[in-house]
Amino acid sequence: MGLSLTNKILQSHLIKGNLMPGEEIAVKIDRTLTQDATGTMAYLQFEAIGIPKVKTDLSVSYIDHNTLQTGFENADDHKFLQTVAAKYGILYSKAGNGICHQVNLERFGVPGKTLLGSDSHTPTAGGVAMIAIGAGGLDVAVAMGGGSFYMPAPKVIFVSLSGKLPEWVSAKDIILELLRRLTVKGGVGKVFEYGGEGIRNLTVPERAVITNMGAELGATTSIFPSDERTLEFLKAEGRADDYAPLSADANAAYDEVIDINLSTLEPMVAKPHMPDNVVKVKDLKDTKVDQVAIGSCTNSSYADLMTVAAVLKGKKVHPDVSLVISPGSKQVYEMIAKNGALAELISSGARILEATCGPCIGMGQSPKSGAVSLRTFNRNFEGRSGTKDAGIYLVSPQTAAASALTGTITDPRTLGKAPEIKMPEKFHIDDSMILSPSTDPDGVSVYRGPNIKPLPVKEKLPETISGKVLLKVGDNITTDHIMPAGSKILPLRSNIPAISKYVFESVDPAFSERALKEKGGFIVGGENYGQGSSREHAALAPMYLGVKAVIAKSFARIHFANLINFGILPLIFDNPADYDKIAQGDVLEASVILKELNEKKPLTFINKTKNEEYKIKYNLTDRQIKIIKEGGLLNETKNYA
Ligand code: MIC
Ligand code: SF4
Repeated sequence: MGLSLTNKILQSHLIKGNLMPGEEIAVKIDRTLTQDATGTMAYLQFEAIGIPKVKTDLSVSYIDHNTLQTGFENADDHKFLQTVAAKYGILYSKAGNGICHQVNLERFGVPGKTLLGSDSHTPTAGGVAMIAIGAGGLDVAVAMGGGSFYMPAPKVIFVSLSGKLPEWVSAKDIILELLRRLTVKGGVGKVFEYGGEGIRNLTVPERAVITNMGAELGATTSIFPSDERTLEFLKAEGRADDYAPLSADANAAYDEVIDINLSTLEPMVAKPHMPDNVVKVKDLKDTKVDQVAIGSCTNSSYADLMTVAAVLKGKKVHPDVSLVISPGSKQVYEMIAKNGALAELISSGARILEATCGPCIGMGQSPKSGAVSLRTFNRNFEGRSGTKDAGIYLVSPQTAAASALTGTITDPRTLGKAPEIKMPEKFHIDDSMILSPSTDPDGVSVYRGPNIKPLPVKEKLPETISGKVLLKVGDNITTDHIMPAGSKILPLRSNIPAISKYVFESVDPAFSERALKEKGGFIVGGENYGQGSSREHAALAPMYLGVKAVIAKSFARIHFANLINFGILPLIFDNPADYDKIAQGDVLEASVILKELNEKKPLTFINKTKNEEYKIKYNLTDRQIKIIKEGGLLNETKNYA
């Protein structure tokens, strides 16, 4: 049997292990990306590791999340990041140059390379046949220092696309259909590899919509082959030399096959508050809409915005709708400005924002109370927009534009003939907002504003751990629940004592105080605990509050790794019925934890409140157990630096 494209690339980067699904492998990382909200911590960690220059082929630091600058914090952090980049050999993409994943695709996507990014939507680059994986900042810091990236070898799922998308139906509808079928935990431990004759008609930016939102399936990553469409895109970006054809062997073996006939798809929408809560747009027709937001790393490409402009041309946004648009990059922005499309958008009544994440991460444009907000984004978790009781609906740019005109959720197919948007033969190329590192790194001193606080450290794991169950939560808890984002909290990303006050704020505002008062304790969770973003703050801040272990039914990939990196035990109920027996406030104790870990035995937890005993499993490799025993990866890495 031949190899899938995924396994070909992984094989050529394999440092340790075998490509047997579930077995831990170590992979060489060619390139890294960071963004400002996770980057400050990643670079503080990189500095702590103590290496003078990054060892990757290319590392880029983007400013795209924390750009509201309502106080000094974000601007200070940007300066920190700029000076760190100059000193340690990293490219620096200034605020305004665009969203990391869009700019990365345009300027740095190269087929066959590996990319590790401190952002969960790093797999966007799978649209140009990269193995691009999201991870916590500390894993990215280690990769910048030349260390391998450890992960379980994935199952590879072949998604066979046949047929052709009908008019008004878009790449977004393909991934929404997959989310409908597989749910937000359907991709855990898997890579989705796309193929079939249906991919021939999908451009690179369309493919990138699909790989981007593979993150919402919980997938390790998603990938398309490198073919004529890839060459066409790279040529238009002036990078034809980066092209290499890449595909799976004809007789490649896959762990599963999923068929989607594109010709049968319709416009889809994910209803509040989960990206897998997907129905047909026509089923929600006539629902009144308050806000429409177009942009984010999912749907902010040139073709997306040209489509929106074509739909809105000569028309006006409905009086009850606030339409906001954020282009994905300076490249896209400048092109639509030069060709007049931006004028059409402005004339229709759209409010135009910077080329940043913006409303996607609650950085402004929070909708009104109880609003219906249609967004072309990838996540609709409760409260993420900044308005707790708003309902966020995830749609394609076509559906968003149609609904902005009518004021109700509208199937774009009701608008008549769809506009035909052509990919430009040449994109506008101007990399002047990407700054090169200094030629005199010793002469650069790193700027540290007062918002940058030292990294908290954790002590080694003791023989006995005990404490109260500080919180018990249900299934699919997101990192937005654990460590919320938004314009108020995001500026505190480099100040762990300050940000830790907001842990679980939307679930239980008293959590942080209680955790500190009790000197830490445990969290009990359901299935897919920690899904969503890569933010390691969802582990780092609970660590600061003294959380010793999270006992859940199952975990999402990135959060699982982040918990280990910060010395918090991610434990799994051996008997899921034990989940029901434990209540918030119960006192738990594991008295011989080191001994049991050393002997690879299940852990014995005594519930002192209920006088019960539970056997608790863990799915940890020797390497991971060592990290936990040391109190986290940074302690462990420093031992060897
Ligand atoms: C997100 O979409 O939630 C973010 C903000 O981009 C995060 C990273 C972060 O929390 O800084 C992600 O997806 O990893
Ligand atoms: Fe930015 Fe939103 Fe994409 Fe996260 S999902 S990188 S916040 S645009």
